[in-house]
Amino acid sequence: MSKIHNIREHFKKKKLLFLSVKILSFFFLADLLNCSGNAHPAPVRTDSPQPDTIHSCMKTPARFAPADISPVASGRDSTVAGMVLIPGGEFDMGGDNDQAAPDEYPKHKVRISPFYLDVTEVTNAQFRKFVEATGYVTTAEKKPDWDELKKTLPPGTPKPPDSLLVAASLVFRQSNRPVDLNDYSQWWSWVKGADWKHPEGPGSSIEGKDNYPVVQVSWYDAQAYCKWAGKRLPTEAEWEFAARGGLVNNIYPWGNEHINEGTPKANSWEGKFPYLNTRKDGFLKLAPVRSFRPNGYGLYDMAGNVWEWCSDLYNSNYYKQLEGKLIVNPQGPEESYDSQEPYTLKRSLRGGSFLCNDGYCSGYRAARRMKSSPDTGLEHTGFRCVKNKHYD
Ligand SMILES: [Ca+2]
Repeated sequence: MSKIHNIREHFKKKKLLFLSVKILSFFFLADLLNCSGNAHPAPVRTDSPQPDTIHSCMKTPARFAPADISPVASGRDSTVAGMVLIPGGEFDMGGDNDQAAPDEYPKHKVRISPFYLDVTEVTNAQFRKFVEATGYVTTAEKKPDWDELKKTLPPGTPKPPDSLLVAASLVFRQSNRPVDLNDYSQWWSWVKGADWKHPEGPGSSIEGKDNYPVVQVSWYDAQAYCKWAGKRLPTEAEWEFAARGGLVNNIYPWGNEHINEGTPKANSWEGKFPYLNTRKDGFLKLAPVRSFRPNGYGLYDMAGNVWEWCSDLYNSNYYKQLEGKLIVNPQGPEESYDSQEPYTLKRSLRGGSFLCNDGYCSGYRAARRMKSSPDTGLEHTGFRCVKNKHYD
């Protein structure tokens, strides 16, 4: 998914553009919730990600221009409060059942060093402390930068209407009837004024929701927070190792009992997506962190609630490059490539959200991979942070 890519494609087609926020949301979400796609063109080339490097690898200009977090000082917090030590070890990374998407194969051997991981998703209260300490402005709060945007458009492309070049983010709207699941505009809307303090747009707030996961944060925002906290985002491999909770080849963080069987185990979408939610797990949308039992490592919400940003570039062919090898602490591919949107740089996400169900993305599976452009914020996307075991 990429805002800039979608705008570019619109222009290429020389159609009437930006007629409504619905049109934008249709394109923005085209891959976030899909499970397969068609392969073609070359990968988006980029430098290998470096710790504390926020936007150096961007070959594709971000919709809002790369975030400048240089004013955000690197944290030197020597504590690991709110974190748990993940012991490290070897595991088979990748798909565990017939729900697995092509990008989850092949399973391959990975060795992970011990590390600390936040027990919960970063909460509104935690993110507020960061913003108050730094004055940081999130991506969704910024007006798109036309000077950056036009660099990726054909020469002579006219500037789109100002009505659409506004600070905005993507908000979920439950439908009242069955809809075409290929038409994402049926449940996502581009809402002016939606941001982390107003997750559902103007009129919504996070008052009284200090212990809910922060959402509407871009990958840049997540990176900035982690830097300030003296932490970093997890790699996909670290995330999956931690999600498995010490179990072997398990489908879910709790084991193999189906998500809809027995006691509710995660905040997902139960019923018929996107129009009927039975609320069997107690939550229509976001849930406070720690609302469900933790996994074997004491981690909460490693399935459902919000998608979580990882540090890796996303490449749908990455696992194929690793087949038959033992990879130690993989840092992700050197190039981004999404077969569904091959010209757009993507970062990886994990864990699924309150919108996931088996009729859709089954994002709560430990091996499930997802991707998005790093400038994208959504109502169901947040993050948690990592600290190296030897962090001093
Ligand atoms: Ca739910």
